[in-house]
Amino acid sequence: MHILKMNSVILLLVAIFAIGNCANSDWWKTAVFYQIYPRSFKDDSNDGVGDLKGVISKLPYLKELGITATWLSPIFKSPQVDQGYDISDYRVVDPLFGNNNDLTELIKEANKLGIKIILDFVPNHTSEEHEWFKASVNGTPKYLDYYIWRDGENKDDKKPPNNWLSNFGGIAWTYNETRKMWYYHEFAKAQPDLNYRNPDVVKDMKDILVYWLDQGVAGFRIDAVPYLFEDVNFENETATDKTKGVDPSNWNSLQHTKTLDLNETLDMIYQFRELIDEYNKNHTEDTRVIMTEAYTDFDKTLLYYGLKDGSRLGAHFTFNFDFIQSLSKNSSATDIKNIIENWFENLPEIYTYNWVVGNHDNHRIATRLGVENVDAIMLLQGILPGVMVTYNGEEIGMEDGEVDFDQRQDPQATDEKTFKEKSRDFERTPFQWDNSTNAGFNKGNKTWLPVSKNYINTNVELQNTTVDSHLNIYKSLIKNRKKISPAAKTKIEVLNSTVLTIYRTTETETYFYLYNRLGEPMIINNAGLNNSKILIKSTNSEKEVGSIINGTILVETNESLILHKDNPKDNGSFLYKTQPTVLIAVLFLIFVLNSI
Ligand SMILES: *[C@@H]1O[C@H](CO)[C@@H](O)[C@H](O)[C@H]1NC(C)=O
Ligand SMILES: *[C@@H]1O[C@H](CO)[C@@H](O)[C@H](O)[C@H]1NC(C)=O
Ligand SMILES: *[C@@H]1O[C@H](CO)[C@@H](O)[C@H](O)[C@H]1NC(C)=O
Ligand SMILES: *[C@@H]1O[C@H](CO)[C@@H](O)[C@H](O)[C@H]1NC(C)=O
Ligand SMILES: *[C@@H]1O[C@H](CO)[C@@H](O)[C@H](O)[C@H]1NC(C)=O
Ligand SMILES: *[C@@H]1O[C@H](CO)[C@@H](O)[C@H](O)[C@H]1NC(C)=O
Ligand SMILES: *[C@@H]1O[C@H](CO)[C@@H](O)[C@H](O)[C@H]1NC(C)=O
Ligand SMILES: *[C@@H]1O[C@H](CO)[C@@H](O)[C@H](O)[C@H]1NC(C)=O
Ligand SMILES: *[C@@H]1O[C@H](CO)[C@@H](O)[C@H](O)[C@H]1NC(C)=O
Ligand SMILES: *[C@@H]1O[C@H](CO)[C@@H](O)[C@H](O)[C@H]1NC(C)=O
Ligand SMILES: *[C@@H]1O[C@H](CO)[C@@H](O)[C@H](O)[C@H]1NC(C)=O
Ligand SMILES: CC(=O)N[C@H]1CO[C@H](CO)[C@@H](O)[C@@H]1O
Repeated sequence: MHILKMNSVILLLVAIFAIGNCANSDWWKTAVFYQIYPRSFKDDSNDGVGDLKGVISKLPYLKELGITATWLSPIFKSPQVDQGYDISDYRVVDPLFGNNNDLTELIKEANKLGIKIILDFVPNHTSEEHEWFKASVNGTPKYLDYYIWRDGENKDDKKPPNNWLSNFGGIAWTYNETRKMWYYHEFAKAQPDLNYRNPDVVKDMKDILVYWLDQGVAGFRIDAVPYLFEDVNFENETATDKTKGVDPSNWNSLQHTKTLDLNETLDMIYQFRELIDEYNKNHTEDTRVIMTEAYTDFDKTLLYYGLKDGSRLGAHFTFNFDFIQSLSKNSSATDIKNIIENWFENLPEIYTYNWVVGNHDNHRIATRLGVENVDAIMLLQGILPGVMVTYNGEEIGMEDGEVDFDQRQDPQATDEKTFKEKSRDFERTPFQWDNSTNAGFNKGNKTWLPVSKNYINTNVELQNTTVDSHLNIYKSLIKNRKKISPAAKTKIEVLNSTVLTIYRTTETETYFYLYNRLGEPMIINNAGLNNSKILIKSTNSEKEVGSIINGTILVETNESLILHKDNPKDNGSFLYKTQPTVLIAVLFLIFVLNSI
């Protein structure tokens, strides 16, 4: 009896401790991160560019969606050569988007609604208008080595130091007459690269992170991380094997072993993580997180999470772009299965999966994969374990907008011939709220990029009142997703060669995802489905939500469904299914009974 008592006490304490702690440290592991592109979200000031007041006015919408956190593309002071990815002051909001008070209010109001705010941190480079760069150009001693400055080849002012190319095309070096040296820029010449071998630079950048953490943000999305360090000896890059037909000024004509994914770059990400962890230790509120953007090969991507054995940690997660980069209109159900299983097999268990289907650098899902597949891709992302990332507008199935060459804004596409292929303006057109002027983005007569003509038929207001709209399917997905236990086991199979089937199973219940990927209508016979209920269905499905399925189901071409069923053998489920408060009450009761 005595031992039982002690056990109960310990159990009670453990339960209270576990419940108290879980909410704090693990919130991000099943979160939905919603990316807002502030320029295009909502323009409150009516000047043609979206702003923070606009975002604040749409917080109730974000709440309705049910998302956990939102990350904002850059809003800091910037000459806007690269849409804010060229920052001239990391601590000041650009007047285009409002001011620091607006940001403080956004954080406060969002937090009240239970929505976390993540900021975009751009560490690779600053704007040429940053005070540090100006001081560096002028030879101010402290700032001399804040950037990557070199003499020309053989001290020849006319020849750049080496053959490195800019991601945006052309040589990655620009000569500055004042300093009489060349500076390195991985992107536009207005975006000089910082020198991370200078400890002062590292300290300044870390201080900026802490500054914003102190303002209440929940963490950072870190931009373009593979580029932080370059070869210390400035050796030439070697040409790729596939140079035939590739313009020699094009970044793709070279391999990038000297400028991408250096070990020191990984180390810097691990240092940022150590800083965040230290901050988390110092403060009791919910964990702050970092997520990194690294377009690189699979093995390198894993390293941005940290070392295999967890002895050094990197980002809480580094974006998994496979659903963007490896999925095409032709991909089969088996291709999708392979993409997912590659992650299951290779990501060390200590790390958390994440699935990204869109962002401001890639064509929209509806354009890449066809509007008829939008729901299937969303439901796929939502049924999988881990983090889900949504780019604003994807929840209503927005397609790429129509932008002419003379309306272009993106510095990545300056040449008319390659505009269609390289410009990212298409996926950045204003958000479509309703069918009024400018799709409700603002009330004015100008917008920084044209509003897509599709807005009459594709907008939030209309979809909100349409039962089977992309928007309502998305909302239902987010709501139901929260009920899936993170511990649910995942199994994937392809039935009848085209039906991608994913099972998320606990002892007590199973969620099934079915998606007929490009196949003929398919009759599936699977006794496991017997007695399951349709929870969510794609817009193109004629089935009824709530209807019960027997072991036989016809899945139409491009149709996708999420089904749910309680597992018949319902033993040991009591503790699992009970609410924490009930659990505590019961444990307490046991405790009291034991004491008698
Ligand atoms: C590096 O490339 C530049 C430009 O192609 C060339 O002029 C230079 O000689 C190369 N340097 C070495 C060491 O090969
Ligand atoms: C050198 O850099 C400074 C600071 O960005 C700029 O103002 C100046 O125009 C540059 N000079 C040349 C010749 O590029
Ligand atoms: C980078 O780190 C890896 C793993 O620690 C090591 O095997 C490799 O030799 C390092 N590369 C360089 C260029 O130092
Ligand atoms: C954490 O607290 C320690 C002790 O007060 C302090 O020295 C350190 O700078 C803090 N670090 C962060 C990242 O807040
Ligand atoms: C898809 O398949 C068609 C026909 O087989 C082919 O012409 C096209 O290049 C493929 N597209 C992609 C993106 O693989
Ligand atoms: C615009 O939306 C309103 C409200 O949803 C609707 O009543 C009206 O018919 C729509 N107008 C057009 C032209 O679609
Ligand atoms: C923009 O709207 C204002 C007020 O409605 C109007 O006075 C002005 O002429 C419009 N400008 C253009 C270019 O349409
Ligand atoms: C959507 O509809 C619900 C219920 O009818 C309403 O409460 C909500 O404000 C609407 N949201 C939007 C963005 O129109
Ligand atoms: C799908 O496979 C099942 C066996 O699992 C078979 O009974 C059914 O006829 C197949 N359907 C089609 C359309 O091939
Ligand atoms: C199972 O459901 C399908 C589709 O609703 C139906 O055609 C079939 O007759 C049902 N089978 C049994 C055994 O009830
Ligand atoms: C489905 O379950 C019912 C009982 O609920 C049972 O009668 C039927 O045989 C089952 N069908 C299959 C295909 O397992
Ligand atoms: C993929 C990529 O290049 N992403 C960002 C990297 O940084 C540049 C410059 O900041 C941005 O333009 C890109 O969007």
